[in-house]
Amino acid sequence: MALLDAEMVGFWAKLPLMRALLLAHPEVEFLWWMDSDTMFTDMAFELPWERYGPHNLIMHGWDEMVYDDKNWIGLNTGSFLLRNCQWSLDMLDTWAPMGPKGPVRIEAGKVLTKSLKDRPVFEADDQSAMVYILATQREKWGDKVYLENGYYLHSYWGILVDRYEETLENYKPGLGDHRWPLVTHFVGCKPCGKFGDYPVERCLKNMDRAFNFGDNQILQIIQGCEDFHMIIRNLVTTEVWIVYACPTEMQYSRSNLFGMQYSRKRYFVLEDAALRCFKSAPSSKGERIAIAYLLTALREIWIRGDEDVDYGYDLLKRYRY
Ligand SMILES: [Mn+2]
Repeated sequence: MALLDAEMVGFWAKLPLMRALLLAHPEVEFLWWMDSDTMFTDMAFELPWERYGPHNLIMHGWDEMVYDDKNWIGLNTGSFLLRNCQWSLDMLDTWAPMGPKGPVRIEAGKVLTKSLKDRPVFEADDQSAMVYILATQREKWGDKVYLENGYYLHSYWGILVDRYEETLENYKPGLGDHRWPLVTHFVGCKPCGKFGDYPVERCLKNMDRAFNFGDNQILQIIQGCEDFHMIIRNLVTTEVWIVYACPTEMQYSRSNLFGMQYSRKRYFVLEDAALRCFKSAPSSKGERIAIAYLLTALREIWIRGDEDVDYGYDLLKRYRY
């Protein structure tokens, strides 16, 4: 795989990537960084944008823990928002110098462990570097940084995943906090690496549970459509065997050049990890369901690409995806 910056590997790779994205997309106001070990688990939560007007960097964290205690877990850099502006480019430049792999990163790690509360001995990481910058240069950066703890922009998976059933029983999505977390972050799970802090089986099982917990919310939205049949999964089941028909809005007809009506009805199923489209209903009762939001997105592209179609109410708009 090509690297944007060969020295900025591991947890530092997000910096050159975000810099490139900010420059390539001036039309985008905010970038939302999500680590590969984070998952959205509240599909109805709306970010409180009104709070962030004067701020450029929004991370989950606590002012006292960062500015007073200099605690290395006073904030989290696994899921954060960065405004597309010069301030953010300057911040990335200030953030990056501890990142280059090798002696620089190792030496910087010693400085961070010495300066920050409770930090174990290891090479410099982006999160500690951010705490260090804020704690040592608060006047320069602090007023544009918002440390959010009113909801879970990031959350530690260990305290949440065993309670998903309880959550389902007692609450509804849209809360975003400990009752129904917006983001579940599998901190310390490294199923692909050698140095994970937790057993791989526990990590993988609960990643499945978190995925199903989030995905079920999408399935429930889609289920509101007429003629759309599906079964909502149990959280621990990774396989879903379902037969379903497309939402009625997908079934329409139009005239061809000779005035003949023909149907544009389509069925989508997920087979061997590929999304396939059929003109007639799949015969087997054991087709796997397409990931619902992929289906929704695809449908939107498909319908929008066809000028003759009056697509009626729009599921994507209705649910503000
Ligand atoms: Mn992470």
